[in-house]
Parts: sequence; C-alpha cells; structure tokens
Amino acid sequence: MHNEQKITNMQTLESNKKSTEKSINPISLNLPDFTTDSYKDAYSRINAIVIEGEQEAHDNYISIATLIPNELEELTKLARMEMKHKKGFTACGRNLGVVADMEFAKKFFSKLHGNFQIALEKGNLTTCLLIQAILIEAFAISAYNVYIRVADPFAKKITEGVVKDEYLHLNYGQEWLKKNLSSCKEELMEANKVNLPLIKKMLDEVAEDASVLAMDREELMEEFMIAYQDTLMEIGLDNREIARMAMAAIV
Ligand code: PL3
Ligand code: FE2
Ligand code: FE2
Repeated sequence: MHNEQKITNMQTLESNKKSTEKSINPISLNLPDFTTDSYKDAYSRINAIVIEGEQEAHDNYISIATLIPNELEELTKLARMEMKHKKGFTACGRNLGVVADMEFAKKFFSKLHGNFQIALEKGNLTTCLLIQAILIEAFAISAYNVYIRVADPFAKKITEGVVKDEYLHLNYGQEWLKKNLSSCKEELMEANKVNLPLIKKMLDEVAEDASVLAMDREELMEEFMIAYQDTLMEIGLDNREIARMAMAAIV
C-alpha cells in the first residue's frame, strides 16, 4: 500500500471515530478516498479509457460481423452489451463528479485501433478476433477484477455486472479460434507478436493513474496473464506455444 494511501486511511479512521463511533466499516478502511482531487484527476483518464474501450469494443463486434455474416445475431448481442457497459461506466464517472478525458482515451487506443482497422480491411478475421475478443477482453477482465476490489460502492456494483459479460466475450473469441485452430494458428501467432506488446505498453501507460485508484500494476499483469493463458489453453495450444506467445510481451 502507498504511504499517502495509508495516511488517508488513518485519517479516515480518525474522523470516523470522531463522528460516529458505531459506523466504522472495516471493509472501507482499505479503500482510497474517492473525493480527493488526485483521485478525480486519475479517474478522468481511466474512466475515459474504459468508456472509449467499451465504445470501440461495440464497433469492433459490429465490424467482425461483416466478416462472419452468419454470426450477425450473436455478435450484435455482444455489441449491445458493450453499449450497456459504456453507459454504466459513464454513470460511474458522473457519480464521482468526474469529466472523462476522451481525447486522451482516443490516443490511448489509437495504435491498437489502427491495427484492427487494417486487419478488418484485409479480411483477417483471426487477427480481428485476437485483438478484440482475446487481448482487449483479457485486458478489460484484468482491470475490472482489480478495480472491483478498490472501487466505490456504486462503481463496484456496475463493474461486477460488466466483468461477467466480458468473460462471455472472451469465450466467444476462444470458441471460434478453437474450432478453426488448424487453419488460423499461423495468423494467430503472428498477430499476437504484433499486438501483445501494444497491450503491455498500454498497461504500463495506465499504471501510474491506476495506482492512484489503489490498483496495483503487478496485480493487473497477473490477472491479465491468467485470463490470457487460460484462453490460449482452451483454444488448444500447448505449453510451449503458450509460453512463446506470452513471451512476446517482453520487449
Ligand atoms: C471490452 O468490453 C472493453 C474494453 C475496455 C478496456 C479497458 C482497459 C482499462 C484499463 C484501466 C483500468 C480500469 C479500471 C476501471 C475503472 C472504471
Ligand atoms: Fe465491455
Ligand atoms: Fe467485452
């Protein structure tokens, strides 16, 4: 735990003692102070990243449907969930009195967004699925799982609902790639080599703001690796192939 945070928590404890002896909630003692300027400043970027991420996820599933027309109905369902997520996280920002820095968030996603668009134009479905349904979803799952532990009660409830959906999205990509593994393995490996380092960079970029929200970088990486490796295993890759793919994150 960071020193500032410890101090804040001690202060909270002190003021709780003074104001109401009976209403000290032990769970809240580990939570950051959601009302400080530094919390709100970091939240303005993180919240924007999440809102932009959900919007792009929506757009990406709609785009993917153009490459698998017979899956239009299923993919439209996933896309709709993403819009609901976007609404939920927008409410989280509003609830804290934070204005999301959307310009920052657009830049944050631009490289990955560009790679998705190129793959889409070329009709490289495997690459599109890896970027959206595996890498971005695993990134979202890691972030949301860590955030749930330190979120304000309003955001916690919303994020718990969202993360359940994200597992469905990850599962969608997983099942398609599993079914088509023999024909898509090479493209999967190549797309991973290009795009996993981008995810790692994004994680590094967000780490400082995340730490202000009491989200730990190592924990984020750990959660990401669990979701990512689990999925690759379910797809049907062996240990050596998974290790090779994960190693692309070390650049
Ligand atoms: C897919 O459905 C959505 C993709 C969103 C990607 C989000 C990545 C977020 C990283 C920063 C940590 C966020 C914590 C949550 C704060 C509301
Ligand atoms: Fe989502
Ligand atoms: Fe999703």
